[in-house]
Amino acid sequence: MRRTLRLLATTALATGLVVGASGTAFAQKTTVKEASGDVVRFADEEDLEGTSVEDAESRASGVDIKSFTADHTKTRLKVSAKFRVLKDDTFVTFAFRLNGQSEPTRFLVNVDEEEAVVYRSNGQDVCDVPVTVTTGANGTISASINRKCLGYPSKLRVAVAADRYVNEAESDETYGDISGTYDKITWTKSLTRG
Ligand SMILES: [Ca+2]
Repeated sequence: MRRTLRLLATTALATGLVVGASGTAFAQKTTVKEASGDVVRFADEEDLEGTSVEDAESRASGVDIKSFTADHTKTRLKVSAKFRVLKDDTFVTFAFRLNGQSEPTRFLVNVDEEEAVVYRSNGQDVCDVPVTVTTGANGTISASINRKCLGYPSKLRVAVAADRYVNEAESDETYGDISGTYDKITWTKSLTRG
C-alpha cells in the first residue's frame, strides 16, 4: 500500500515546513519526539482533511507515532520509529528530502514484517531494505538503508508517516499519523554524513 504517498504529496508536506530546526544547523543523528493522541481518520483516498479521533482510539489505531530517529553514517541511513501501539498491518513511510531539496524524492515503506522498499516519487522501486519490526505496545520499526539507495546525498532531512486500514474488508477508511501535523510536517534538522 502506498497510500501515504498521497498524503506526502499534499501541498502541506511539499512545502517542507520545518519545525524546531533552529539551534544546531547540522547533525549526523537526531531523535524527534512526536505528539501522542493526534491520529486522524480518513474516509477514503479523496479525503485529505480527515477527522481527529479520541485519545483511546488514537492509541488503538496502531499508527500513533511517539518518536523517530535518523542516523546518517558514512555508509548507511538508519531510521526507526516508535509507536504507542504498532500493529502488523500498519504501513510506515519514511520520507527523505535530499541535498536541501524542498520536496521529498525518496520514500521507504514496509512491505511486510521483514522487508521494506525504497521508491521514488513516481512510484518506481529503487531497492529492497530489510526491516526489523516489533509489534504491540511501544512497538518499533527500524531499517538500515544503504546510501547508494538514496543516491549518496551529502545531507538529508527525514519525516515519517503511518497508515492503517480501519477495516480493510469493509471500507477504504484509514487511520493516519505523521511527524508534526498534516498541515505542518516536522522534518529533522539537516543530517550530514557522519
Ligand atoms: Ca503521534
